[in-house]
Amino acid sequence: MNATPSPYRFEAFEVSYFSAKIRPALRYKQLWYEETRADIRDILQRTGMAYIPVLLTPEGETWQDSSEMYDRLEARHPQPPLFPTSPVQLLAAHLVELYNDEFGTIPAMHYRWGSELGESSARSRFIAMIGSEEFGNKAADQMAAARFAVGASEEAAPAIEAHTRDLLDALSVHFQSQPYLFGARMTFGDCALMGLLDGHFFTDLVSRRLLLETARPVVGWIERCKFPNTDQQGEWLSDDELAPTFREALGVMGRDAAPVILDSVKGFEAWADERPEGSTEPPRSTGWVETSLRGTPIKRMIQSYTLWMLQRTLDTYAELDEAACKRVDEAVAGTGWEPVLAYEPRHRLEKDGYKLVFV
Ligand SMILES: N[C@@H](CCC(=O)N[C@@H](CS)C(=O)NCC(=O)O)C(=O)O
Repeated sequence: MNATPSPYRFEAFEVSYFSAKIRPALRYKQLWYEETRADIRDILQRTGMAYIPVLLTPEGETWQDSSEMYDRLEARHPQPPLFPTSPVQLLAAHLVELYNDEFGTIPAMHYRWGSELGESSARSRFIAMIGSEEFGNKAADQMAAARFAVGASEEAAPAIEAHTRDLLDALSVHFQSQPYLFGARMTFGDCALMGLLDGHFFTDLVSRRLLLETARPVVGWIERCKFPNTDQQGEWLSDDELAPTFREALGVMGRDAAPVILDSVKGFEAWADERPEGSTEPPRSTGWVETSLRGTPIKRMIQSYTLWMLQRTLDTYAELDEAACKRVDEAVAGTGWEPVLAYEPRHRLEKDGYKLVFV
């Protein structure tokens, strides 16, 4: 147990994507924490925003943003480690996180809200969870509409389902021979992918059935991430290796997600080029971008946050020495992620408190 004078408080929801991204990290690190149902008014008061989850530290700090939670947890409780210590595995874990945060919401929202059974069962859960027909329906209406904002339209359904099939197949093959993405020990890459695979897929009726019927090794991995039995975990693969089966899965992610993520960032940068004089704080969304998934056009809302997430990966890449960069480039070649690593943003966003600001 990583001892603290009092517990962390994790304000979360069972049905929340980004809560599922953090929960495995808290358990893996053997932290003393209590999970409470998110109180949006409390979160708004603390952060000025209504994002879930937040993590309250024993010292009374409020942390918002799942990626920063990983960084801070790792800094405070370095053992057991969440971040791979070798460059290829570290970069690959970042790419998995980028995939989850900036693309995975498309299949997530499709399977939760994009069919009659998905919609009605998720709506029922929201009403039950909130304890009010009126407010549960309101929340469900809002989330069902948010499906279109991420790009999960009716027309895109076949492409989203084909992507999901390929991802689950590749991960199923991988988890038949490896317990986790990088070998016998978890990383923040595993935790991040739990956002999509546990927070939505394993929580929701339609996708849970898909997992149980067609991707049992992935269900096994979800169970391992949920109950990490940290003291029994082994090591990451030696010599900074990526298992060929993991590279396959990374390729399914990269080939489909990289163009969508880059189009979103380019949309944001085009807006930022023309932004009002003196504006320091970008709006959460700057309009719509047209992109495509497997040849199907999709429209999605541009989120300023996508640039910040991309920077997170690029900053790690930029810190590598030449030899390490070369090894990363070789490992990533053919996965579709190459244009992401080659991208040079014209604008930069940093956090000022909980807000994003231009620097
Ligand atoms: N970047 C945030 C995203 C958190 C987030 O979007 N959480 C969802 C719930 S899973 C939410 O609060 N959505 C409300 C909204 O988008 O306004 C993180 O990584 O923690």
